[in-house]
Amino acid sequence: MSKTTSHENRPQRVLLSGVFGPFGVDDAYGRKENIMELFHNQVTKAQEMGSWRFQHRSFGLYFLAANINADVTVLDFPSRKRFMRELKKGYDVVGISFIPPNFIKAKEMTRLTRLISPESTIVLGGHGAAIDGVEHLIDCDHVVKGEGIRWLRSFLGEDPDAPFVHPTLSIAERQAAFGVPFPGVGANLLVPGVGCVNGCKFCCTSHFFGRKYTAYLSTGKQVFETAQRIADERGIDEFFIMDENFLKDHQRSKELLAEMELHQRYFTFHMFSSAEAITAFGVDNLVRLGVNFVWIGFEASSSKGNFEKNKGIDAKRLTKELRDRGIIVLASGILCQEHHTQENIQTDIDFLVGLEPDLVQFMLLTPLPVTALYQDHKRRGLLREDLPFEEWHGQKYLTFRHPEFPGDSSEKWIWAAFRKDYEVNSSSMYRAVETVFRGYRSLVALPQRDACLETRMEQFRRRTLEYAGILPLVAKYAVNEIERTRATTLDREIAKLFGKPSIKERLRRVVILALAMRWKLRCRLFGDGIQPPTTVTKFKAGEKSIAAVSSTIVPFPRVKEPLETASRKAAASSHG
Ligand code: B12
Ligand code: SF4
Repeated sequence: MSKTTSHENRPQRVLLSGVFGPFGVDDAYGRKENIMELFHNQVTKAQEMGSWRFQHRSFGLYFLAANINADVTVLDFPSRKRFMRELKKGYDVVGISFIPPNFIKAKEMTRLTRLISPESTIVLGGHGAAIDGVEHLIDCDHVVKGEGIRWLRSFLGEDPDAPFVHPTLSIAERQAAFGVPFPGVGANLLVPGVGCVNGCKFCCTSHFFGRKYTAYLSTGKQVFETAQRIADERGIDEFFIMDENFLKDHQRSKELLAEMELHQRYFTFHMFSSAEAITAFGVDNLVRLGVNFVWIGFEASSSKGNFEKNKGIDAKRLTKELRDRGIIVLASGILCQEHHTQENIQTDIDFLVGLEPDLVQFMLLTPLPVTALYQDHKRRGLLREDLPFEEWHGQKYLTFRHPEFPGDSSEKWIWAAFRKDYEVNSSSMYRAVETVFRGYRSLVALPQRDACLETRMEQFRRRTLEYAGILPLVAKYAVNEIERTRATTLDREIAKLFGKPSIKERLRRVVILALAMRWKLRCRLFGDGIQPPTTVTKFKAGEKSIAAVSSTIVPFPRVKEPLETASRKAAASSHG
């Protein structure tokens, strides 16, 4: 089934690349605030040594590569030089994935491609493709606005409806806090689909995919079978579901739970879901499903700054209920909204902190291209067209004119908010251990448990013991006396229930301490910056590539929008 092309009777050679590094430094192409780490960037950034550190691959590239029949090289986190070296190999197609803050990098990469490999067709994709008129701002041949697999397949003359292949990948690499690696090899990545139907006005992932959900895995059975395959290959039953609002499709989640119960294979999941979807699915079901972590957009306290998805939701009660049941909660909030003033913004910060979640994300309101908010701000002349795209990362300047927050005053609020959360609620590491322990106790207290809940209880027990080893470190590097006391007390309570740490565990704690001291020294001498290493992955046409061997094949879902529209969109936005 090797694909041959009109040119030279050989498979197409495709290079798919992320933008070049270094990342998170002030240079001609980027800013120091725009680091390549999710939590250290916008969740635990103020938590010093205890900040959660890890990196993600550019997943979209691997999904594209695994789903086309061509000789594909995926180049992740290259340097500019490394990208140039790759171009010299001569590719038919060079695909670049980027988001708006990396606009200038994408532009430079297309310039280099024209220079070094003028025969290559340049395709741009990812959220940067949504930038107004990007096809006129960057020299390229095609811009893919939205879902990419079907587009790329049809562009290469393949069947866009061919079965979907889910590659096997880890959700994150080099996971650590206090310089201590997290136990295990890292959860598996699962992407059941892209987009969300809710269409909150600021949300680019909803708008980019046309305010609809494109499911790659549309039934619970497909999700289960895909998960089973990946779990067997990687030897780990834990998953991060990279789906904007996984629980929104209750039916699929219920089917997934039923499949797990049928096969007695109890995976655990981390996921994003909106409060209404969680409430509708029910917290009991979340526990049974094995949800360990949930990221919820609570956004703001008042109806002025909130959205339909939070209507009628008691955020504080929901957060407590989830944590009581052992589910780690990340509460996300938006600062410098239009109704915010220097006087009232603290109310929303206090609201988020007062929820007492395990983790908090604070982001600045950012009208991202393609969103309803962007269109609205554009119409009202509020967009800051003077601000280069490198600054569009949501952690420093506002990208629209807000009379209450001129200059970099927004950044000061962000830092103050993160700091307050840390001082009031202690480190997220402490909170996460506490939540998992709470989950264990809630299941132990039940008068009876079926096989599913027995398994969940055992999972909580193991995780509590695994995580508890970090508590002495939390106490040592505590932000204040409150945290020191909390961590020591929790460690004692856990020991009371499960017995004093064994000799092996005590040895582990000594190693943990040594690792933390090494990390502290490293930070003092060289700073705490971490650059992701360049990764090259090859996918061979006609052969079962690593990803194809380790992937699940399900029929590709047909989307309502006819493919011609998607192609036409791309053609319309192409100037090549
Ligand atoms: C993982 C991730 C990261 C990783 C980056 C990993 C990496 N190697 O780049 C980390 C955590 C480091 C990160 C950081 C940031 N991120 Co981020 N990130 C995501 C996240 C959660 C998942 C992306 C993903 O894998 N999706 C699943 C895949 C399958 O979908 P996809 O990438 O969209 O790909 C599909 C299409 O877009 C298309 N496609 C993509 N690329 C290409 C290329 C070609 C050639 C073609 C044809 C098609 C195509 O085809 C794919 C299949 O349909 C998204 C949110 C989301 N749910 O998508 C945010 C998101 C992409 N990130 C975002 C932002 C803002 C950032 C930060 C600026 C955050 C910050 N505040 O500082 C930083 C920037 C870091 C940097 N220096 O570049 C925004 C981008 C919005 C925007 N328009 O600007 C998003 C959408 C989140 C959000 N809702 O705000 N991020
Ligand atoms: S519910 Fe979440 S993912 Fe869905 S549109 Fe709103 S913000 Fe976006």
